[in-house]
Amino acid sequence: MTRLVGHLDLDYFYAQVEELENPSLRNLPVLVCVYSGRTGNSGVVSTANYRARELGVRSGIPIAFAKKRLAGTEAAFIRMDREKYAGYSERVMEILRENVDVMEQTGIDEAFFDITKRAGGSFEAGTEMASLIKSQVLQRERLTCSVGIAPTKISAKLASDFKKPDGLTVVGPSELANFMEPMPVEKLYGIGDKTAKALQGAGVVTIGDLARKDIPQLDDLFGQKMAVYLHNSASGEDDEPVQERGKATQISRIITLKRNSRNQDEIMTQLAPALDDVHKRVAEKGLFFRSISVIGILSDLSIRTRTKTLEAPTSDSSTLNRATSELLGALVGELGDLRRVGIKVADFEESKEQSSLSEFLR
Ligand code: DGT
Ligand code: CA
Ligand code: CA
Repeated sequence: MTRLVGHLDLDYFYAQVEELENPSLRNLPVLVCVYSGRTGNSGVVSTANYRARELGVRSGIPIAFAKKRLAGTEAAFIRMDREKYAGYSERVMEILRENVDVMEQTGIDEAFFDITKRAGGSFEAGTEMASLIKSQVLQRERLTCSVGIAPTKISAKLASDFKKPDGLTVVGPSELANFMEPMPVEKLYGIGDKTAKALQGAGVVTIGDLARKDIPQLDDLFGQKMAVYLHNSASGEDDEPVQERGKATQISRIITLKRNSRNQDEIMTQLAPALDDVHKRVAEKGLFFRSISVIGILSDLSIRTRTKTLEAPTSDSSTLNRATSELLGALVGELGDLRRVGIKVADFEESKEQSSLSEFLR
């Protein structure tokens, strides 16, 4: 059966939240900014409302540059408040969850969803369901979003982006090829600047151009795996299911020591990049861990683990380093020379504000 896959993306999300909380901003260019704090103007624009975009301001440009662009125009520069947006995000995702078979959140303001079952495979019924989702988001959270409904994830994402803001674009199976063909190839999910440049070099400008290249031609340029992906996605072949993303239950890293060792300092030095990586991943996901384990692997490949449970959850790197060093000391004291060493943090508690943000930062 043809699937009905949807993609929802909130319009100019952070700026829209600021507008709805302060309606006097509505007629102004609104810029949500991440101030880095070095000087008053240092930092970047996180997002801008459509009025500001018409004046040439967009995500990622320096604040100072935006100020220059808008010199002489009244505009609102607002400090980004992620926790606030994460609250709206969570409530919107909840509305979506109530109305679909499965959903897969892929960012703070966007998610894929599948409504094949609910719509009984009918794009007409699917269109009504999508309108209902949009109107519920508007009524309950006062936010507009753009939604695409199509037979695959790749095409659903193209569809949600097709008409913005407040769009609803439905692409049925018979319209799929005509819909995709004229689009610029860089709109295809997973095509970065580099790939897009290389494709343009090969005369590929639109998704249709790409669909007309065969795999051996693309293989020469990108290698086989990418060639197959490019060919299939441009041809509308994409059977990636919409899948609820599981929450991480542990984060770990294992390293192989340069030589077998029982010297705690020597091992800690080699572990430092792995510890740093674990800490970074914890911080990115907005997690707090309660347990820290050190895993020792001996030259006969037998494995021993020592775990420490903390009194309170933390995301603190010095706590992680201290506990790792302690556990490692105990482990080498007991076992002797180690060949590989792992660290693991688990028993996560998520901070309330950050559960959606974690998705965004993944
Ligand atoms: P849209 O979807 O085109 O109407 O506009 P946005 O602002 O919703 O853009 P989107 O969906 O790409 O990003 C969602 C939010 O993520 C956006 O409101 C702010 C944040 N964001 C996007 N790009 C950047 C960026 O380059 N830097 C920073 N700091 N934040 C960003
Ligand atoms: Ca958006
Ligand atoms: Ca988005």
